[in-house]
Amino acid sequence: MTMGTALIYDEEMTKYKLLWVDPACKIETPERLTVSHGALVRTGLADRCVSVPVREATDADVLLVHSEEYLEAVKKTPYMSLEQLMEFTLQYGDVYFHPNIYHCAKLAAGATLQLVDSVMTRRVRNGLALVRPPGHHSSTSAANGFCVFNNVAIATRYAKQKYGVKRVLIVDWDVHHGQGVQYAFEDDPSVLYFSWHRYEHQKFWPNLRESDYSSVGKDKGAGFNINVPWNKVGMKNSDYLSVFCHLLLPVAYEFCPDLVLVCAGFDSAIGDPEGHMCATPDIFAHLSHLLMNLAEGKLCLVLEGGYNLTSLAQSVCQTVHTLLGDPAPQPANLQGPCESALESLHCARSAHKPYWSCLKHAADKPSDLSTQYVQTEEQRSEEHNGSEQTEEGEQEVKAEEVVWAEPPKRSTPPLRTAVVLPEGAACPDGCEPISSSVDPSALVVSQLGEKFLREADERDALTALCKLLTLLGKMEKNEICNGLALVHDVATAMTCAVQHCGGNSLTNRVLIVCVGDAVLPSPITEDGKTLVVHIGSKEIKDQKSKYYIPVCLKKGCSDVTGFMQAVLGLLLPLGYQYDPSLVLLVWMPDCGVCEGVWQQLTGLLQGLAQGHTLVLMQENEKASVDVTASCLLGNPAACLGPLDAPLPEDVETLERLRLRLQADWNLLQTTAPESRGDEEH
Ligand code: SS9
Ligand code: ZN
Repeated sequence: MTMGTALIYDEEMTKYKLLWVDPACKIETPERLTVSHGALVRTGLADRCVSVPVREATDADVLLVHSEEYLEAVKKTPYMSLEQLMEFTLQYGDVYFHPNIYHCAKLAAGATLQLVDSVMTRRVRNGLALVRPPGHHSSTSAANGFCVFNNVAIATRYAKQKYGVKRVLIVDWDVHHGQGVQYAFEDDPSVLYFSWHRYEHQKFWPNLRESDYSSVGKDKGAGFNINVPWNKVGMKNSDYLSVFCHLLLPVAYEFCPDLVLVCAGFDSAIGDPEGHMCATPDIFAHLSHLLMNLAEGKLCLVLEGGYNLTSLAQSVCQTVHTLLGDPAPQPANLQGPCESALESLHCARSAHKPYWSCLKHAADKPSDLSTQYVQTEEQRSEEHNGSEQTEEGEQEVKAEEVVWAEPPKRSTPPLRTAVVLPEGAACPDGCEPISSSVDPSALVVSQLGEKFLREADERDALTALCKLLTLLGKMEKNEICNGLALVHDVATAMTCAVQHCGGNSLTNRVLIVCVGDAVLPSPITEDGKTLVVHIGSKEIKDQKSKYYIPVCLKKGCSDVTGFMQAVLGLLLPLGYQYDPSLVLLVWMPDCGVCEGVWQQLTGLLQGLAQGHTLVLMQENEKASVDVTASCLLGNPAACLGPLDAPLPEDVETLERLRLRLQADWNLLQTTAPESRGDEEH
């Protein structure tokens, strides 16, 4: 079931450039592509992708979004003199024309369509189109912000028309607002457009009122346009992840797209002269990963911005690694979102509360945060202190001069998935069984002590435990990425694994995710060596612990919506902030979790701990071995279908938990601190 990643690129798209002096446009250079592609070649990533040729978009393709007049006008640009080009350019904002840009714009749109074709026909699972000119700023009849044709908007209409795709999610993680995409689908409920962007209360380009969170879409499309305006520069990894966990992902799962397109601009990364943000290139590994289980993995990324060549190339490589299925790196220091990011998140969530049941419990926007925010001179200079000046407040530090550590090499263990199965059980495709040569009783006795031997007194059970420890040992040495064990008794196996890990410095933080009701045998520790998130239906006395988090769903684990809400809004942020070295995912006997949800959970958790997940299941759950193994191998989870509204009781439970835990785990925050007094409960 291995399906590849498409890479669509053609050197021809480097063959245009700015021919006159224009400070606003000088950052958009051919090197943006040569450097990105060069990095993919140098790291061997390009070779691992399926190379798909570009094509020219046809007139009919372009006309899916643009007007005939505009197309005809652009068509004339190859024949214009320098002066005519300059004059033609003047009618648009922050863009330049060149005799070869029309050709490149057709290739950029055509490359995007080739990518959509490759993914929709399942020739590949996902892919990246490295293109210029970018597209997300151009609208029906206007070039804008380096963009000529709106590549992603054209591809969206094309996918709907050619493949009958019902719902498309567009994630625009570029640091600029893709107003062209917003305009194209504002009233269209079949296209959910999400964008975060540097805004600074409308002081930042393109300075539009409609880039604010209050633009939620029009008419039938109300609720299908989500803007998260950044009102300060310097946003970090935590800010981006918060918005994914608490807004984009819950809505995306509720929406249930058939296809995901990403306006993949990397000017939202550190060092970018336009964005001035501080998210590191490895964040794109996680953002990509978090989208890879939507739409059965049909994910198409299309380059937009990215103007710091170093940051751009690193971000592109991190993204492609993830598309290829390589384990994501440990996300660096997630200290939680900043106040300004929380304010933006809060406002966007509250603006969308009427449209999405996953946001029904979102706090209302505090009244003192009006849209018409007027910045005082003090606030202005304060904002600049953070980003552009040293502590003395004198010397300017240019974004291009910011330094950050190059993301560490992404090592892929030689074996992806190993399994421990009872005698006679068939090994799932693509996995390898663990064989242990050590005498089980001797090893397990030494690791477990008398206590557990009495419970695991059968030879087979002992052998399984022994293999489990062998598997963990190999995961620690990074010889194996993840594993699945069917065991005689999950509780014993869990204790066995935790004890084993406790003694090892490499696995000093274990995230234990228990699905289903059962008494947990492992002692709850407050030393932070384990974090237990226990999702079930039995009310468990709230332990008021930072490291033991019982989530009690009214209908238990069989409730798809409630479960996903807990996973996205609680488990993921907790997991990211805890930053485990191992994830232990435990399927308790008779937990009743439905297969699709289990797949999503297995897939999503692999973004943590460099993909080191160990799944424990009871012997009699043989039927679920294959799907679980498939997810561990990196295959996308099945779609859950559009989600129903969660049960009010569950909303209440999750919200209560979130409020209790947010002081310890600030990635759980969804509102700005000064407004917290207004929250419900
Ligand atoms: C330069 C202003 C440039 C246009 C940016 C377009 C980005 C497209 N200081 N403004 S991703
Ligand atoms: Zn941009």
